Amino acid sequence: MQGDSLEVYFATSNKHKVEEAKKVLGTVGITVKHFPFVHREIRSDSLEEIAREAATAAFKQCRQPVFVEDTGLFIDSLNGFPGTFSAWTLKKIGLEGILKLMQGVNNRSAYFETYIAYKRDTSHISTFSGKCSGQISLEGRGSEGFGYDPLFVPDGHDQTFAESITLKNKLSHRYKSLLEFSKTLTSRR
Ligand code: ITT
Repeated sequence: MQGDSLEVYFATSNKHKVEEAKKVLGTVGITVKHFPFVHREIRSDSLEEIAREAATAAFKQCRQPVFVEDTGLFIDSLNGFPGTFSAWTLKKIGLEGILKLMQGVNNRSAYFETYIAYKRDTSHISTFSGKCSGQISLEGRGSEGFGYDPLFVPDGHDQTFAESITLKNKLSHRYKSLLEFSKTLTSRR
């Protein structure tokens, strides 16, 4: 970050995440710069622990204030699966696999959670989280967004995130975690 203009690197392999972060942080005057980062995450039940480790690794490469984030989809009737294994699960069984696991299941409650880990310098790291509750739809709907978005209907709405990225960017787990993060960044202006 330099002078009055706030800039921060986002280390991720996922360009959709970058687009969402640019939209949210852009509205409060923070410029997000993509730091392409492919990292083998640690295995843990804790998104926060995974994000902290990844931020430390990213900072070693980037050498600038940088954040990473780890997100999971937690489905109540599956005891929180896929949770911190969301990326692996999507690769292995896809959305169709999730729908199969949910066949005949009435309780379709689920939530997305994001943990951002921000490493400002060698001695400082902080985390910010955001959660969004909703329901797993009966079939995939929509073509916007990415990942599990076609299956997720946020509470109080009828459309999936993939049917309305505008809706997603207003109330998602990522939006909420970025908002918290932005308060810290702007307070240091
Ligand atoms: P990086 O770790 O490089 O940032 P990633 O895509 O691997 O990118 P995560 O581990 O955080 O990111 O994501 C876990 C899985 O959850 C992965 O399959 C994503 O596609 C999916 N995912 C993350 N955020 C999502 C969102 O907002 N909506 C739908 N699916 C999401």
